[in-house]
Amino acid sequence: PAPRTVLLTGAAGGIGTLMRGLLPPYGYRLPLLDQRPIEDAPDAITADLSDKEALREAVRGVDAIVHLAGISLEAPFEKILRANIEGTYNLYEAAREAGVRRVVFASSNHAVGFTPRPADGSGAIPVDTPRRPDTYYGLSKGFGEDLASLYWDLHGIETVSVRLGSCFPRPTTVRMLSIWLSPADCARLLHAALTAEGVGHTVVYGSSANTRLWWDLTTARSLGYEPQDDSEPYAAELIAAHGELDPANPEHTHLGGAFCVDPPIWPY
Ligand code: 15L
Repeated sequence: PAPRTVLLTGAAGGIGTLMRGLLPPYGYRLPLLDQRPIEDAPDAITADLSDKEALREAVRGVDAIVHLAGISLEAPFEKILRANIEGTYNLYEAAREAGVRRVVFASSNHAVGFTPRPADGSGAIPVDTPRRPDTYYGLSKGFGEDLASLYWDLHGIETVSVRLGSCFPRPTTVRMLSIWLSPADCARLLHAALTAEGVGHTVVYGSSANTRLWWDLTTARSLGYEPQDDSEPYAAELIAAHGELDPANPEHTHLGGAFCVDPPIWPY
């Protein structure tokens, strides 16, 4: 049966906040978890991913988990280790103990961020491209994908690892024209990842159907995802403001963009 009660971790974050509005129309009940309290959601569980007891409580009775929690930018290794590596392990352990059968894991393009971006007109980056993390953050996303693979093979917990692009209400850089994921398409993709059958462990890229797409959406589409949006209407304005991508600028030559050169640092 399709999952109905879905734990949303990282519910106070950027994507979490958007999905709290956009997923319920698909029929989900969404218990929430975040380390930060959520003002308009008094029932949300406020706990961090090191709190194993809280995680056990949070996963009880849920059909699936959308795991967005953790550090979403670069940070010192010790912080990444605790939040993203140990934290994701703690969540999968709680899921295993509670018999949860499906996880959707928020991976990131930064797991493969040092992959050269395709030149105009060349082939798209496939999902099985070798890992080339651009940060400790990206490294932790590769760890999460491998943990998901292990828990499928060992314990039969299915995961779709979504290497998310830039999920914001609108693209704000020229790079984002290629990897933008509109919030509405993000909800479509998460719904597909929650309901597709027989996913085992599947890695997909997460973006809209952008004209300037850099990667291969075939695997995402094989889950039943049909993106409806394209960043192209924003292209003229962004290019007029920032210029075209410059092959001589290291920020513009790799999938991970600025993360490869001067990554934004997690402020908390
Ligand atoms: C990410 O993984 C970040 O969490 C997000 O804030 C964006 O910066 C995104 O990547 C991106 O590459 O644009």
